[in-house]
Amino acid sequence: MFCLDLAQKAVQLRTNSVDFLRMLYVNPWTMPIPTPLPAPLATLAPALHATWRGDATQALALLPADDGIETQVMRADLARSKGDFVQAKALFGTQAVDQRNPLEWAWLWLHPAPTTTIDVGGDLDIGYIRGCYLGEGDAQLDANFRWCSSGMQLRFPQAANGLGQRLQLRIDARSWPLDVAPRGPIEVWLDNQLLGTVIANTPTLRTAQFDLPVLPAGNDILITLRGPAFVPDANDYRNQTGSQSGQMRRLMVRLDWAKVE
Ligand SMILES: [Ca+2]
Repeated sequence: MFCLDLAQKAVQLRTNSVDFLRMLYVNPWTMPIPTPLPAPLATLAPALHATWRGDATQALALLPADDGIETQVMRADLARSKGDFVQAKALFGTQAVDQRNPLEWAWLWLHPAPTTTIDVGGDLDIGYIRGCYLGEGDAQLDANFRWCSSGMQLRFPQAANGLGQRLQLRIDARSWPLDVAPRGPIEVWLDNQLLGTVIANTPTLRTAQFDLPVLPAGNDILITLRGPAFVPDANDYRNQTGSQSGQMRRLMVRLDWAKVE
């Protein structure tokens, strides 16, 4: 079923990419990135339940003794929740995790610790974002980014403080092809409320800012970006490896970080 769905989307993309992109645009819940295989819930469910109760010690004790990616991602999340960012980065940043890019799995199953800052592409973003591709470093800028698709989401657990807050997005849109004109701006949504728009392709890195409405203290903040995307050239397609091989990337925006202040 999973493969059939993917194959059908691939055919659609080839025959009429404009219509396919429009379909993704009007239905933000159609994630353009293939979802992961089902979680191995038989072995992970007890530990997951413990994390949802906030019992990290119990969760660690209940984690299965296997080297599955999901187990590793859970272990990394528990380290991050404890504030052990060195261990969390070491576990999130392995090649095995990269090969799977388990953002969607982490989004669905993890309840990551409260945060107001997400360093996109910095390994510790797993669980806070969805709809983005593998991280990329930029040595010149000493920064890391992820390309994200239309419908990508960011969540800031318990970030609302009951006062006027602002969302900031650090955007690198320099890599849009010169011969492709974006079909409109990128829309930034809080739940189902449009906060504003940003232009998709600009020549420099920039920080976009959006005022947030006053939200009850302790609420989660869920942000969705929707907008134009392009399909990169065949080299990009050939460069995908592991479980991401054969993936047609639909790129909208390259993000560096996101903050709520
Ligand atoms: Ca970054």
